[in-house]
Amino acid sequence: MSYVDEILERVAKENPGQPEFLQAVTEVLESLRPVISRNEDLYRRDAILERLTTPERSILFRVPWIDDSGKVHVNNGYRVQFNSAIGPYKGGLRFHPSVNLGVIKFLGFEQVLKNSLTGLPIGGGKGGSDFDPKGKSDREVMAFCQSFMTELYRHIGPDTDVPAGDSGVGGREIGYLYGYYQRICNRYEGVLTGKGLTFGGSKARTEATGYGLLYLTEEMLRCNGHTLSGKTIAVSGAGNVATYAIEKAEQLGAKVVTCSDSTGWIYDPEGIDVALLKDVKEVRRARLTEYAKARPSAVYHEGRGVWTVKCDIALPCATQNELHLEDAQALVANGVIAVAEGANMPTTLDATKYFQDHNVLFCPGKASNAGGVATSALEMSQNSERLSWTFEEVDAKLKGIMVNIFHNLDDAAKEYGMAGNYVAGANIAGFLKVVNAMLAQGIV
Ligand code: NDP
Ligand code: 2IT
Repeated sequence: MSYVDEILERVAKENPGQPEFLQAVTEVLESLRPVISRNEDLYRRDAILERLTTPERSILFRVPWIDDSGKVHVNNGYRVQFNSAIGPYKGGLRFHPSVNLGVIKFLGFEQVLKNSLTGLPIGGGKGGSDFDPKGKSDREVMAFCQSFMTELYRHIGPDTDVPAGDSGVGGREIGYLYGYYQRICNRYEGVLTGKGLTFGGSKARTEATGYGLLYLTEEMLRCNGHTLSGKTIAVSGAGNVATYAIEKAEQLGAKVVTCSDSTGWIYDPEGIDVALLKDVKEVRRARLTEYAKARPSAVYHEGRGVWTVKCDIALPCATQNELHLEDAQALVANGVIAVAEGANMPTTLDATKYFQDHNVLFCPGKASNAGGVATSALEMSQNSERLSWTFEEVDAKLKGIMVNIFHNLDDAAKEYGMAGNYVAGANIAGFLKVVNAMLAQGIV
């Protein structure tokens, strides 16, 4: 049996009930076959794939907190420190009822390769909780964050593990988490990223994932003889990534006609009004029905449906496995030319294959959404030197990083005879750096 097949069997057996983790590992290892077969003996000797697919450390903890009526709740907390071969663990915290160990492990595994692709010295980790911030008061969210940090603080540090935001964890939550860390540790240091601008945050971090997605998409289009300007784009999601993807797409001359949340979606043929979207989602924390009420050109639909709209480019920015085979078929039938993932693993394996088989340019999230974590690493640099850079400086670095990532994956795919397969290119380029560091550091 090949080394890859052996590991896929082992991962399936050792991680029952973790379908997302198995899906992420399968996607990566399948596309790494040519690289692994070139070095099979060496990688087997050092158990590289067993180590790559096993987190260095998984921390599971209880998070008790009290709601506004005095009732006690208990949630599950997680931090999976996946791989520190190339730097301290780095990756977000997700607060969402769907969070479980398998979800955090899939995100942590993807993060290892993503962080490698940024070219910056950061290892991979991920954490979070099944706590649902929706409908909670600020005081309840603060109580939860403080309880979460009461355990998390002993596992993190600016040179050990640096968490940040992800779904359900934005500026408000990072503020509460940071304030409590500072209080109980008595240290003012860069232990979290995505902080507010008055206490060590980096300019452009809020915008970075969405902006970075568009910088990479623009470069991918340019290198394949297309332009972004003038294109019609379908975006899913209406959170941090989606909002700033829409903003940058419109700045670059494209028209974004959709966005969505977990209950429904908006079709706005005049182009999404970003200022209104921010007001509805960031200020009022309301549903998208409020957007439709305030915008005569917009239509609100219940349920799923973003991918039925005719568009040139699709940017899934909501959550994992939100774009299925039938969605890919509808997009291809409507003439889509490019798909770039803003979310982590939003496209199912069969939908990804369908795009690739139909010559749609397809960029996987670990490359196209790496701008967020890359800018987090820039925040760490600024915290270390106790300086803060201008928006323009950070944005220019972000753009350079995204363009560079695209060329790295393009080159890696070509080198292994898979030109245009950016999934393989991203996995190969991300993997090689991590593996070379692991080989050099011995059996740890
Ligand atoms: P947010 O919590 O800010 O927003 C998530 C958005 O997606 C919300 O509009 C949410 O709707 C919607 N959504 C969630 N689940 C579903 C669903 N099942 N169907 C339809 N819509 C859904 O998260 P982010 O924007 O930060 O993250 C989005 C994705 O991007 C995640 O996969 C995350 O891992 C990834 N990512 C985030 C980065 C960051 O810097 N924030 C960096 C790189 C990747 P509702 O409000 O109704 O729940
Ligand atoms: O998925 C991701 O890359 C993030 N949520 C951002 C992580 C970070 O450390 O900024």
